[in-house]
Amino acid sequence: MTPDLFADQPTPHRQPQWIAESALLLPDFVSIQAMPPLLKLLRGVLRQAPARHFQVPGGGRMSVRSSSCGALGWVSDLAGYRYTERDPLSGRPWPALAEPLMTLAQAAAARAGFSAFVPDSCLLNLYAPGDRMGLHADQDERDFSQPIVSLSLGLPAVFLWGGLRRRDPVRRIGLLHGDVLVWGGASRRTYHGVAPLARGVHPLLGERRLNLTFRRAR
Ligand code: MD3
Ligand code: FE
Repeated sequence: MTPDLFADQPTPHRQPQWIAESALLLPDFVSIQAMPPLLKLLRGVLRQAPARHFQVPGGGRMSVRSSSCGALGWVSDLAGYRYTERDPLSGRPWPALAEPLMTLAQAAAARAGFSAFVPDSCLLNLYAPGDRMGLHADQDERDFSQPIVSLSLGLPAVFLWGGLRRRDPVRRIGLLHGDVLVWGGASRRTYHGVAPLARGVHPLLGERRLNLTFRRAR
């Protein structure tokens, strides 16, 4: 018998999956055709508001570089975390949350049952190999009944998903280019993070991962 190197088996299709209560993983939510215009739009955002390392209140700086678009952008400095109407680097308003991004976020939220979601902020986190995000819970928003929609682009990441307490056990979930996660309800306040990004080269984004989180900040 010759080894069956070219067996006629399609790659197993990754199906939408509830990973917890009100937490829905939508694999390959962004189609291949939609990707080039989306990436072009995001390059425009990052040209207007470059991703930068934010300082954190403790005195360190974040491993990832961040920027925002939308009416409000998330910022951090020695004084704390908050949302602002202007990019502190430029003094200008954040770039607009463009219609294709709004449509994408709302379509994903609706799949998880959040049909009234109208994000006013999109945080962009840019990861280089080795960059990580420690366990934290997102608590700078006003209304925790609103979900967060996350889109992963570029290099794969291992997402760390904990519980409502920092010391709760952590699950590791792979997030690939084009995957969307919607977190709401009981999952909205869970601790989460990202393991150090493994080296690699993505055909569209190179040696990077870009994560977008759509939020209702106020
Ligand atoms: C679960 N970003 O920006 S996105 C963040 O990949 C953040 O850059 C990660 O955590 C990243 O705050 C993870 C997925 C995510 C975002 C927010 C959540 C999961 C969440 C809020 C509550 C629970
Ligand atoms: Fe977070």
